[in-house]
Amino acid sequence: MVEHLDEVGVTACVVIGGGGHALVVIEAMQLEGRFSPVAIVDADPASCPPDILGVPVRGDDSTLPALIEEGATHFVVAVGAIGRPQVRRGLFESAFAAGLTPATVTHPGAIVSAHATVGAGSQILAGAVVNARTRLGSNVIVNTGAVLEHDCQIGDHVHIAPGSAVAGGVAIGAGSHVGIGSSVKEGVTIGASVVVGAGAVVVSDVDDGLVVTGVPARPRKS
Ligand code: JB2
Repeated sequence: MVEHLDEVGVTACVVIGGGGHALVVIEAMQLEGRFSPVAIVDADPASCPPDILGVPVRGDDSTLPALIEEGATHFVVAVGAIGRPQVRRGLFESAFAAGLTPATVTHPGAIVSAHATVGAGSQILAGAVVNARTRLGSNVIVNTGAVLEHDCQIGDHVHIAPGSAVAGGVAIGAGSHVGIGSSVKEGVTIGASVVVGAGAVVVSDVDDGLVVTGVPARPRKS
C-alpha cells in the first residue's frame, strides 16, 4: 500500500490504462512535474508489468474508490484506443463520475501557444505544437510530433496521432481519430466519430462517422 497521498504532498493522479500509451503519458507527467502519477488501473492488470516507470499497477477500474480513499485526486486516460474513440470517452466519464478530476498533461518538449485553449484531461506530448487560437476540448490527445496550426477547433476525446499535420482553421468533431502521419488541409471540417486512416490526406469536409483513407482521402467502402 502507498502512504496516504495527502500526507506526502503530491497532486496524486491515477493513470487509466497500463499499455504503450501509458508509458508515454507517465513519462510526460514525470518530466512536467505538475501531477504525480501514483497508480495505474487496467482492465487486465494480470497482463501488465508490476509497474511502469515505477508507477505500480494496482488493479482494475474497481480499485478507483480505494485509490481515492488513499488520497488520489486526479486521473488521466492513458489508453490510445486507436479507432475506438468511444472507449476513451467512457473511461473519462466513469473516472469523473467516481469523483476524480481530469489532469491535463503537457510534455515540456511540446509547444503550446499562450493563445490556445486546452480542455481538462488533454495530453500534449513530446514535440507536438498547438498554435494560437486553437481550442482543444477535454480528453484530447495531441500525440508525439503532431502539429495543430492556428484557429483549429478540436472536440472532446479526439486523438491526433503522431506526426499528423492539421492546418489552420480546421474543425474536428468529438471522438474522431486522425491517424498517424496524416494531413488535413486548411479550413476543412471533419465530423464527429470519424477515423482518418494512417497517412491519409484530407482535402475536403468529412461527415460524421465515416472512415476515410488514402490520398486524397475518400470514404472507405464498407
Ligand atoms: O476499460 C478499461 C480498459 N480497456 C482497455 N479500463 C482500463 N483501466 N484499462 C483498459 N484497457 C487497457 O488499456 C488494456 O487492458 C491495455 O492494457 C491498455 C491498452 O494498451 P495497448 O498497449 O494495447 O494500447 P495503448 O492504447 O496503450 O496504445 C496504443 O495507442 C497509442 C496511442 C498503441 O497502439 C500505441 O502504440 C500508440 N502509441
